[in-house]
Amino acid sequence: MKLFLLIASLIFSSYILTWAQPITEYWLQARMNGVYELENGGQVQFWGFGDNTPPNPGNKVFIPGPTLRFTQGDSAIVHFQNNSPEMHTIHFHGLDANQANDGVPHTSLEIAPNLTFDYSFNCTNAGTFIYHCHVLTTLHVAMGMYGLVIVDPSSGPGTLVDNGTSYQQEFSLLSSEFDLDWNNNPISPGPFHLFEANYLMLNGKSGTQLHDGEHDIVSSVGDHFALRLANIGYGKTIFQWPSSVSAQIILSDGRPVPTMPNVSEVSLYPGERYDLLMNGNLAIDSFLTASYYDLRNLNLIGTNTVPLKIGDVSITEMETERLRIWPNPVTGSFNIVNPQSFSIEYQIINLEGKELQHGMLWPGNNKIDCVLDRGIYFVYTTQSLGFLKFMVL
Ligand SMILES: [Cu+2]
Repeated sequence: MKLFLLIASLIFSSYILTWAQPITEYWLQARMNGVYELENGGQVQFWGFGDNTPPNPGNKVFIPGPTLRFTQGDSAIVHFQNNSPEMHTIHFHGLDANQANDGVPHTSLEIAPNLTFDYSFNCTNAGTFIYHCHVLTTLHVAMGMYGLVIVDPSSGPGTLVDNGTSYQQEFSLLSSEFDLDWNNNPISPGPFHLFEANYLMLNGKSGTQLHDGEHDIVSSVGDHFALRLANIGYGKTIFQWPSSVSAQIILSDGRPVPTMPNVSEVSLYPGERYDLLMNGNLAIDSFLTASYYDLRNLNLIGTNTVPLKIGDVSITEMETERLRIWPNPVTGSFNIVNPQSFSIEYQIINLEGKELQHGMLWPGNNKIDCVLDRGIYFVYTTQSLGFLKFMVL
């Protein structure tokens, strides 16, 4: 009887353990045939990571690679396929992978051409992390082999930590660099210590590429937004924003920090990450600036800017009982609920008041296909149902 109880309790506890750690899986591939479109219209080759999810794996790689998103407590599995002629690995920077899954050659293993490996680790802490190839690290990272890992707290997206302040929008910026001479000649790039960053990126884009409307940080007075910052370059990146935007550092390198005064800049050394909770106190149409410094001499190499726009009306305040939109923020198609028993006309307009879309709302739920760029928009109706503000991510 005792033996039976022991076996039963073992089975039960292993069931609880399995149940308590949901498995989240991603499929990534590495390729060395990426073509990067430079800000000046030219092209250079890069190496990178891309999606490899069955049954329709992609055949392209990106800078940065796909963002991997987990929940604290997840058991993570990343199925990696090396679709290239050289060895590669994935190192999960800041995550608690054991030695076999650490992606550091010599202490774990390298993945040979056309082979696969399943990396696994547990997501013990919420925060922002980085993954990158660790083979000839200086070269492979300089060529573009990196991406972000975001771990939401166990309660899911919407706060940076369990029981933390809710945010309504979130943005992430990964700083990185090219030495274009290396991209043009990665076979013999020269001594690694002579890496000279001469093309500076945020989320894989540079200069005017960041001003196409796709990369804007958009929020409203009264809303909080999360800003996740990471640096996989070889220099120091200083991020700065207007002082009317309050910013509190919540996490540093994936660990909570004590409550600190507001900051209006943070410095990120190679591999560092900060998760900030921000809110705009004034309506502004401004910029967040990233300045890149060479760590050997602290010379400023250059800057990138990202539009930072704080609207003057809180999204949450504008939600009306009568007309409803969900989900908000919008990431694909969305729904507008018309509570009336008759159909009404609607218009979608942008912040400049320009009409971008119009149509009819039938009584009840209306599914709307979203063809809008990232930004803030309003839905107006012909009836006095008020209007709604919504955000497209
Ligand atoms: Cu590699």
